[in-house]
Amino acid sequence: MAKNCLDFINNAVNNFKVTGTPRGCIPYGNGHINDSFRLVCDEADGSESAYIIQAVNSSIFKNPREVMANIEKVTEHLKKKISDPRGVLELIPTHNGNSYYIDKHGNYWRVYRFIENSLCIELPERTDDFYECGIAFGKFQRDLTDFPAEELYEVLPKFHDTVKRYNDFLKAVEEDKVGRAAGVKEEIKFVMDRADFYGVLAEAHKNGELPLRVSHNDTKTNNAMLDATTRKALCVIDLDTIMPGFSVTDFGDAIRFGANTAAEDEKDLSKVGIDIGMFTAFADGFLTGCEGQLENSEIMLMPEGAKMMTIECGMRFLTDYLEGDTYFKTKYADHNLVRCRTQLKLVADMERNWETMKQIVSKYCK
Ligand code: ADP
Ligand code: GN1
Ligand code: MG
Repeated sequence: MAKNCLDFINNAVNNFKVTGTPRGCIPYGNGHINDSFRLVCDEADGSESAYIIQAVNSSIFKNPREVMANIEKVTEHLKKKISDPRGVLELIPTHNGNSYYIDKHGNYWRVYRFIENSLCIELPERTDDFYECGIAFGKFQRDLTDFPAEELYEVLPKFHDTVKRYNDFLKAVEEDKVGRAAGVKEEIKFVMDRADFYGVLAEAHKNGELPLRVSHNDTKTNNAMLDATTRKALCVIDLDTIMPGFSVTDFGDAIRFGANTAAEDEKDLSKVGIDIGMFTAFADGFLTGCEGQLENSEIMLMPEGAKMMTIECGMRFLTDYLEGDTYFKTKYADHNLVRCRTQLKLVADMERNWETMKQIVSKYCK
């Protein structure tokens, strides 16, 4: 058990309105960013209650207060519309009424009620499950259509600004801090060859084809909760990156992760490709969940969103590899390079299936 978790448990009951006596706390989930733990408490009546405790990654989120303010506002807004207690992530406040607690080391901690009898899918194997993830993210988009996006802090400025990501990547190639550039020439060329593509969403926004909305910005399947029994959509979690953004990048990041025929860090590239059945299922779920809120121009840009999020993520992994693996958590030396290669392979496969993807989404235009 991590030492800071133990420290935290000792303080938890005093600081947060958790009920019962903490019995145990174990590291939980497969996130790349935050440290998450599942805390189980014994209640006086013999039952137990469970929570997710997270230490916000403050080296990435420089202003955790703003992250928490966004999450508070968005969950409050959703709570007014959703009556199912498992339908919205619930922050457990501190006794002072704050949504976070700062420990003596300066770590920001927060507590969510554990969503019982739920599952989140690491990599969907069934189109039905991926359809339900689409429902979860689509409804999230629908329920936030009337949320004033300008009230949200841009906690990670230019997070999905692919042109900026490309410039950061070029800088990392140029600086070659840890001497890895010579070994990844092919990958660098692949990213550079597509330089003309990176501005297309920003351009569509400028032309009025892509409205600014509230977006989740990290729509991996493991950020959507399904009911473990019915496998129906419950809610969306991991709300750190909620910011003003585009619907098509939320759609696209989900496709990048969930419609890949292999895991994000599969080493055998022959296994990597776009699964058109999965693409179709997610598009169906997402657009059903959105309930007609998206413009035709947005729907038609969904394939661009998918390709953009995939190439962007590929270049982010490559940039981190070139900078010495300082951003994403890695499990072995070239983990970021392996992840980069799967993304580039997936982009190439999307390009081969471009017309098919366009045809699939066109059926949903009004
Ligand atoms: P990260 O940013 O590191 O991905 P997440 O907020 O997504 O952090 O949490 C990591 C994992 O913890 C999730 O993928 C999920 O398995 C689990 N998790 C998070 N919040 C809850 C919750 N309220 N109830 C049940 N499981 C949760
Ligand atoms: C990170 O937090 P997690 O593991 O869901 C990253 C995403 C990347 C993803 C790649 C804040 O997401 O942007 O797409 O890894 N989150 C942040 O797996 O950078
Ligand atoms: Mg997550």
